[in-house]
Amino acid sequence: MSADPQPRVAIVMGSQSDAATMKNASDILDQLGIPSETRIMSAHRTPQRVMDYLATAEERGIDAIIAGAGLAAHLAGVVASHTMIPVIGVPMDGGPLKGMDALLATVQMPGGIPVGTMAIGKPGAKNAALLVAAFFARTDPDIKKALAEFRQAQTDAVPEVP
Ligand code: RP5
Repeated sequence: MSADPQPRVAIVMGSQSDAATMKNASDILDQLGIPSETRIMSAHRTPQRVMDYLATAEERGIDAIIAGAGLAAHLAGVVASHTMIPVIGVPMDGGPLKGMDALLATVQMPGGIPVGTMAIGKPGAKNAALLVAAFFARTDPDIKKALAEFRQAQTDAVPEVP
């Protein structure tokens, strides 16, 4: 599903080293039948690539962007400042501060340019996709059904007795 020619969600990340964590987001979107595409772009190392990507994202049908970055994690905020597509930020858990730096860098946006910030690391990547799905489900019955089935399967997987 990730290679769909008309993705609705963009998953972007600052480094190849973020890919394993961010795959948790694309896996959830795949599971819910939401086409996505994934790109590496860095606010610091490849700033022009960020600009070039955002120049066409909206017209290509991207309705939500999930941005993962670590350390001085500026990617989500920079992306949000250059597009009106909603941006969800995922702070990566690497580095000596284990993601606290990325969490604060991602969440502490100045008023006027929002980034919806998720938890640090894997749960954040997973929840970013689920949050996108919840918004899409308001107007898409297929996604609503898939999300309901996901929730039910999750509930069914929790044993009552250890
Ligand atoms: C950030 O710096 C990336 O998002 C990554 O989480 C972190 C480290 O990047 P690498 O040095 O592993 O490429 O820009």
